[in-house]
Amino acid sequence: MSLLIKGGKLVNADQSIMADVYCENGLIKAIGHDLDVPSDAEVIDATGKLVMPGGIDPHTHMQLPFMGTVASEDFYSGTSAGLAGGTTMIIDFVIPSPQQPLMEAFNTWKEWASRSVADYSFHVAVTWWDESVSQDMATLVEQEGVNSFKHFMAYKNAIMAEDETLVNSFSRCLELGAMPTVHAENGELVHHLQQKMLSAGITGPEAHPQSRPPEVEGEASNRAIRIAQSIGIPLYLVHVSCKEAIDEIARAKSEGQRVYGECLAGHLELDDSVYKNPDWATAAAHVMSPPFRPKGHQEALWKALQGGTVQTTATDHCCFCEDQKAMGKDNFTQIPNGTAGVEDRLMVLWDSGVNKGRLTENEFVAVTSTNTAKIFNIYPQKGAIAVGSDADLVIWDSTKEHTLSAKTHHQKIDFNIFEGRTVKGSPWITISQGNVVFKDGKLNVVEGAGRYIKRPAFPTIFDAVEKYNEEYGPYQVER
Ligand code: DUC
Ligand code: ZN
Ligand code: ZN
Repeated sequence: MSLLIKGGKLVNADQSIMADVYCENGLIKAIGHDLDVPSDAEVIDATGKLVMPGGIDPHTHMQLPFMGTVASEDFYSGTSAGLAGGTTMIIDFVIPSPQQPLMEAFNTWKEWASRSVADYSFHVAVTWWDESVSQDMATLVEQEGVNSFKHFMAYKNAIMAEDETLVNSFSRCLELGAMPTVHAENGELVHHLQQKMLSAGITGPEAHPQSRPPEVEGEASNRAIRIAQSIGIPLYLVHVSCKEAIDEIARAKSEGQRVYGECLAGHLELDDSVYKNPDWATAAAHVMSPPFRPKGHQEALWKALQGGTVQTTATDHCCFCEDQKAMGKDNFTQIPNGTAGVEDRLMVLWDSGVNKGRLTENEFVAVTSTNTAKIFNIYPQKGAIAVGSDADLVIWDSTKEHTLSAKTHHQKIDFNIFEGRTVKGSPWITISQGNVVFKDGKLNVVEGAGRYIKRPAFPTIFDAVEKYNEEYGPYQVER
């Protein structure tokens, strides 16, 4: 199992160089010119192409049981679709139902994910609190390689974490050296606004964005950031979608807080006019939370990504087909929330980012792969073309046009939020663990070939956090 990629331009987050890459047994073994490789090595001529670290999508929900149904994309189809779009790893979410033990949920998700064709890892959601949750968090960090815990500040009466849970869980994260992450929307306000819309007789998808306006996200972002500040712990905000949230992150960063942000390809590109589509099914297909925002927020997000206020890009890939969305035909609050994109993200980011001069090719690699690997502590195993790194690569043809469409995509969903958009720049070949798994539009994958990737706690960051808290913080920890 050895592979030589010759003649391409290697693009890392820090620099681009002309060099060949030799991969053996799933790892990058050598980088350079005139490499001494076995005569039976498979050779790919990448002249004129870019060779980049495979994308890492830090936010997917494969086969998620949610809002009375189950997301249609499973781990097999979802990781396959990712590979077709140049994404070689996902970080999915284990979401225990209220009162469900974290370890039980984690084991269920691991079983589901064992069908993955590409590498994967898990954030685990803390949706409720008691001593057993605290103990399971320790087991997950110390034995299972989970270094991040997710908190939904929305979805009242379901998976919403109350402030008490946030405080307890963030404090526990500090003891364990793990990163808290938040879905920042004020769930009480969302619930209140939803009821107001329904009482006014507004039941269609157009009510969805009105019940979750940007201030709802701004408030929750600020609250989570301030809780993290009081506890003295870093924080990662998922799917930052609006200027109000960006402003909170920027302020906190300027005051020295370690706050990280993620934005979605969809939020960068689409605005809330999609909810006004007269066709109910099309409007409902865009129902996801946080919703697509009024015009203007997209450019603010791009600037935040360009300037480093947010560092990663994701998709929140969570597929529901038309028959599932129809569950909310008479009541928008019952439309399963979610849109797709694991296959589309890199192409959209390249087309709107690199082709428009918003991102350099190196910045593209940073925001689609390297920054996620660094923030979630799997760098340089992932996110880099370096000797010893996993041979997860995408060979990119920056001249190749591709039309994004539900008719041709590999995602298991009957809709594409980027339908009909022709992008310039797309994957020619995707390599996972040193194997060619996608070439010229065709997948060649093996069910179960994906590996669970452990992500260790953060010794260097948390040593610094501990010293800082001792010196300046109200919050001290015994570990
Ligand atoms: N938002 C969605 O749109 N779907 C899944 C969960 C979430 O927070
Ligand atoms: Zn979310
Ligand atoms: Zn999500």
